[in-house]
Amino acid sequence: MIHSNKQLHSGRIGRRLRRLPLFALFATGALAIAVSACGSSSSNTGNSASAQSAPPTVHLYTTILTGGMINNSAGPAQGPKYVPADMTVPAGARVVLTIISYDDGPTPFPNASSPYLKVSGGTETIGGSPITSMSNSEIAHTFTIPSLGINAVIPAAPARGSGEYMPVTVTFTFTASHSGTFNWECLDPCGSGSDGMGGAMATPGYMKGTLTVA
Ligand SMILES: [Cu+2]
Repeated sequence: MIHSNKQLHSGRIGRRLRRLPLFALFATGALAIAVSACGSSSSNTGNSASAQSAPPTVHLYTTILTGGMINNSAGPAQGPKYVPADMTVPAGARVVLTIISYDDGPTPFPNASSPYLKVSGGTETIGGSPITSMSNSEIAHTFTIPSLGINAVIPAAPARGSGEYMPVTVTFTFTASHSGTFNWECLDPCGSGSDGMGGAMATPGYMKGTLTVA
């Protein structure tokens, strides 16, 4: 169970969410979306012939929970689990995806020079610091959309004691320039089985889901 949310994302929306019971937030799979006012008010498509209007910025939030933080009794797999796993953004938007991960266990790739240790298809910060690649000893998950060339890297959260949760905050910014529903997945072998590819890795809603651009 979660007894404290003091480490939750410290941004504006994080402060707002902090007033909510965190467990209720996870239980509902709530997804906070905010569209900034800097884009055109008349069009969200970003495909306007007008070169003056910047595309709208959309903020998406998802959280990686550990098996110990969720009730697995009714689910097909143990954690870790992205909550939510299915997200929707407007076509043409500049998307700022914030991933808050509580998973403190790294999972190296079998191939220590895996291409999925590199950030691609957008820009990333971890705790506010820009990053372009990660060491194989640090990585815990990826957020990868192969068909869009998108790869974000998520390190293990700081080590913690029993009952403590200290998340790491990853921000990945990209442009949703193609419409459609795209499958994302974690490619880091964080699941069960001898190869780490079972359980959560093989289960939609855990380490795979969809990004709909519409
Ligand atoms: Cu994973």
